[in-house]
Amino acid sequence: MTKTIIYSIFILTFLKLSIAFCEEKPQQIITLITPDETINTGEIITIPVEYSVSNGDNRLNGLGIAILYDSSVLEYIDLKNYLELSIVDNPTFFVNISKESIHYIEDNDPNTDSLIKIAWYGMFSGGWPNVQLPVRLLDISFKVKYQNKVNTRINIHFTSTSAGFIGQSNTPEIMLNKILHGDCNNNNVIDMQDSLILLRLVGFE
Ligand SMILES: [Ca+2]
Repeated sequence: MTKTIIYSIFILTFLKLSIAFCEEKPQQIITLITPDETINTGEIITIPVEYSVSNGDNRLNGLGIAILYDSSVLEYIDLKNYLELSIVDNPTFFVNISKESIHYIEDNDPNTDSLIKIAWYGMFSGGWPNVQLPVRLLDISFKVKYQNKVNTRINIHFTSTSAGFIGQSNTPEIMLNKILHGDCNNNNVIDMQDSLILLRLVGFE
């Protein structure tokens, strides 16, 4: 009898621990709001970056993110409209555009080759960001380069999250107007192949 009770307690404890282990951690959520329409070469796109927390807790330690993008398609322009930094004590904010450090951040996307790192710390202020959620963290702008792709993705990597939380983000696709060979409407660019065909047509070899 005693043996059965001990065995039952052991099983129940094991099940409880298993359930606790499988429970999902709350998430710090980043949402990139990308345009629905197709973007032309030379156009500047501004992407708002929004922040939320799955359990609504707006008093965490902070957050660190890296925004990864394909530099053959997008040229970084600037960051604007940061979440007001005065709401946290001793805030640290930094931006780093680096092709070297990309090797230390693997987002399983062979197209992304550049990144911008940003972090907010609010450990001594009673919590970050201490405003109603969701909240806009910043707007990031890119210029679409002359290129031959029909879409591109921007990925978010979490360099740090608050204790007990995991990072979650969307990976939106930006649709691009593909440039056709010989399209002269974009900075008068004609590629070499088209130039040679043109020379042959007018009698040069
Ligand atoms: Ca990558």
